[in-house]
Amino acid sequence: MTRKQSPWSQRLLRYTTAGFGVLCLLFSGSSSFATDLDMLQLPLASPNLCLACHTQESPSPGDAELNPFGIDFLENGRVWDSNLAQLNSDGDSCLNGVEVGDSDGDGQADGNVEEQSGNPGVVDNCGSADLVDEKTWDALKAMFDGN
Ligand SMILES: [Ca+2]
Ligand SMILES: [Ca+2]
Repeated sequence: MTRKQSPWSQRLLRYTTAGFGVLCLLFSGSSSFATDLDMLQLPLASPNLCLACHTQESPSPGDAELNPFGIDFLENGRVWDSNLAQLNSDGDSCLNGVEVGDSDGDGQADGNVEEQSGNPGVVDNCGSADLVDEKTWDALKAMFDGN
């Protein structure tokens, strides 16, 4: 019995190292884990859920292609903020913030908004009413100019 380090402490060290390795594997291998956390960044996730960032409804490791908003989200450091809210990732008529239901990107849903009004990664009409046409706008302007 000349060993200074007991077999017990060596075994403990080995188990701890192995355990840490398994943990890292779990975290790096499970993209759905990351997706769930990413989704929590948005104040409202319904009804688009995974489709807000991905091109498929149920992304899986190795099959999780990102849509334009997903790419911008990734490039923004996987953070939802005012910078991302002011972008129009999919190039339709609505800013990301409007589509997600958090116009200023402060992480709080806009008042009375309970669902995403559009998909920030897909060209859609994002629930907005038709824009006031030019004729109506001229009529409105004339009313104010008259006063
Ligand atoms: Ca948009
Ligand atoms: Ca959209």
